[in-house]
Amino acid sequence: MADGKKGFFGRLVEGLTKTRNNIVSGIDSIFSGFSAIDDEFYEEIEETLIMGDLGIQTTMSIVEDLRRKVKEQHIKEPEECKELLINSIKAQMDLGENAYEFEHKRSVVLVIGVNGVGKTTSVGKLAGQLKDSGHKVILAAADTFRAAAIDQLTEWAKRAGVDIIAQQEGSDPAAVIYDAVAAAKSRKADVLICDTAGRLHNKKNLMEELKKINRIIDKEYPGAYRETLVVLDGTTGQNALAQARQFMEVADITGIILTKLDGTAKGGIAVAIQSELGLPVKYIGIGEQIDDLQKFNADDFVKALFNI
Ligand SMILES: Nc1nc2c(ncn2[C@@H]2O[C@H](COP(=O)(O)OP(=O)(O)OP(=O)(O)O)[C@@H](O)[C@H]2O)c(=O)[nH]1
Ligand SMILES: [Mg+2]
Repeated sequence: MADGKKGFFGRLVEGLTKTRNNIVSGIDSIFSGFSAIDDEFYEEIEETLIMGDLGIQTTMSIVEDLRRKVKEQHIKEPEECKELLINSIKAQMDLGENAYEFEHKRSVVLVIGVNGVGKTTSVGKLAGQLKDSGHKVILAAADTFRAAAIDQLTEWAKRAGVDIIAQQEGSDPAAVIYDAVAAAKSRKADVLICDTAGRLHNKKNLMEELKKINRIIDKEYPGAYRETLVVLDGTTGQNALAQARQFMEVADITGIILTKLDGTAKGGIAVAIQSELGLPVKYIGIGEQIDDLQKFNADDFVKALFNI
């Protein structure tokens, strides 16, 4: 167990390498390069955080918080600000207490997002984890737009060792969901995870489809606990925020899966998402394998980021 935890944290540290190099080396050189806490010092910190994709709004609130604490605690040395800064970043990412409630309820997890962000992969990884922790999981292949999407999810279902409900390419996604809900009820599944299409003929189509899927779940499975996760690709930085906002208009989003943090220096977006959208990042993807999905933990994230 201790080894598992170390491996888990070790993979997070490794996955965040590029982001760490981007943000932390900048911050460290500010702390060592300044001999006094002045406006220029704060401006440098601001610049580094913005470059690290924390976004302007989030950066401003972090630096404001820092200024206030420095004043309150009569801090004089730049080095002493480091811990305050880290805590202030952490404070931007409050998950709330019921983040993983769906694991303890009969639930439907709807996974949505634009094309290529990592929906199907994340569904597969999540299925594997839930199955390993003793849950009965069923997958719904509601991306019927391409045959390859159904094949890909079928592969993941095999890998995770869970059931999948699918129809052929071109069938109505809402009909797949209808079948999947029936299967979840009759087989007494704990969690039904629905993969959806990221690309349809146009964006309006996509959003209409999601509303329809939502209506089917509400109507056919009213007792189910609902979890709706938007998948965002960490490598797209600030663009991810705009995507999340669009999905917030059509569905009650309960959280974010932030993928591909292993390949990007823009991992600071994890902070911006939570701070600016008020949505918790519940999972992060740090690779393509089944074990490369982690529950987000602000403490671990900040520790891995700042190498502490
Ligand atoms: N490095 C890395 N690659 C990832 C991660 N998550 C997904 N990918 C890769 O991203 C690519 C797209 O992933 P998919 O799961 O197919 O994305 P999708 O959102 O289902 O795509 P569409 O169905 O086309 O909309 C694949 O090559 C995945 O292996 C991650 O956390 N890290
Ligand atoms: Mg997919």
